Amino acid sequence: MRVVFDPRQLGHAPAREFHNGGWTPYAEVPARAEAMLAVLGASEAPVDHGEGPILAVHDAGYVDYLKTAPARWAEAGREGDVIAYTWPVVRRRDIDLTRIDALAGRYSMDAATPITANTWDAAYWSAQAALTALDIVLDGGQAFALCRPPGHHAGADYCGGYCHLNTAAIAAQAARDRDRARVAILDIDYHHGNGTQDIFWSRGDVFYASIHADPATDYPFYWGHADEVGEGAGVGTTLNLPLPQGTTLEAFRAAQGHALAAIARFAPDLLIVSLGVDTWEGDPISAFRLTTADYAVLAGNIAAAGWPVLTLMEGGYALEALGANVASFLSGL
Ligand code: Q9C
Ligand code: ZN
Repeated sequence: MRVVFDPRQLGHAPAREFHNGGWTPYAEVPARAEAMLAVLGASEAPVDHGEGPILAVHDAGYVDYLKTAPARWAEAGREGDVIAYTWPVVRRRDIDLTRIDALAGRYSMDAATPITANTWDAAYWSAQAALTALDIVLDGGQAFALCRPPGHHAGADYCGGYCHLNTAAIAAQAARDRDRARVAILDIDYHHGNGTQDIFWSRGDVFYASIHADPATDYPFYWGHADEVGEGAGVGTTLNLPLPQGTTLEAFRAAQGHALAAIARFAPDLLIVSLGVDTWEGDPISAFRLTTADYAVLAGNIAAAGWPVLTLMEGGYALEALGANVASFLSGL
């Protein structure tokens, strides 16, 4: 299993996030990547695929915002990381926005996803890690993209949930552009991948299946309900399997079996796994109860289907178990 990672991904290190009415230390820390690398061993640097594959998924105005927001913030006399406090929820329309706070609200979905001077660089190389791991898998190899910052909450034109560029979507679109006609994404992060769902909502060529905590109780609250199935050409290629807090392997594995059966009917040329290990029993911000050994079981069930599998990293915040949990999953493939 080749591991793809770039040290520039460590540069994104916001100080804090807004959570439950107050500031808390940022959970998506660079030490997460170091903890995984310490257990996984050698990694290789990504190949630079440029901005093309990123712009094939993300809005050019949003990409420009990610690059320029820290400088605009400083110009406005602000200190610290860029964060929004006003969002255009009602009758949003395309108007020229100049004030940084207006742009920050326009291009984000929450106050948990600050932008620092190194964020663009880190997110860029996180996406390049995904694209390089994709190359390896399409060439018949096995690869894990150690993506960090993660991606699945980011939509075409917004950041959120610690995510800036949607690495799974970028890899899926790149695979489509390399003539893989049908691509499936299985998202097993604790949280619903609202960004990935949103990006492929109306498309029948990319199947999105997600197993996650019920949005009635958990972030991102507004998306991930079982009745969200896609729209237009995408009806039936979105599958949401919400589970209650306290879920253990038995129910998770049953849900994954259901997702894999649906993906099998779709008959993908490639499966992308959005792997979050915030489903682990000791995760500090989540409430499922998977064990380290369970990840190998889940991966074994995925591998049994026989599709080429690209695994890329999403969430997981228990530094002491992150490496072991990811290693367990990869061992099962
Ligand atoms: N202080 C991913 O796992 N807010 N994102 C939760 C924690 C946001 C999780 C509050 C959670 C986002 C990739
Ligand atoms: Zn998560």
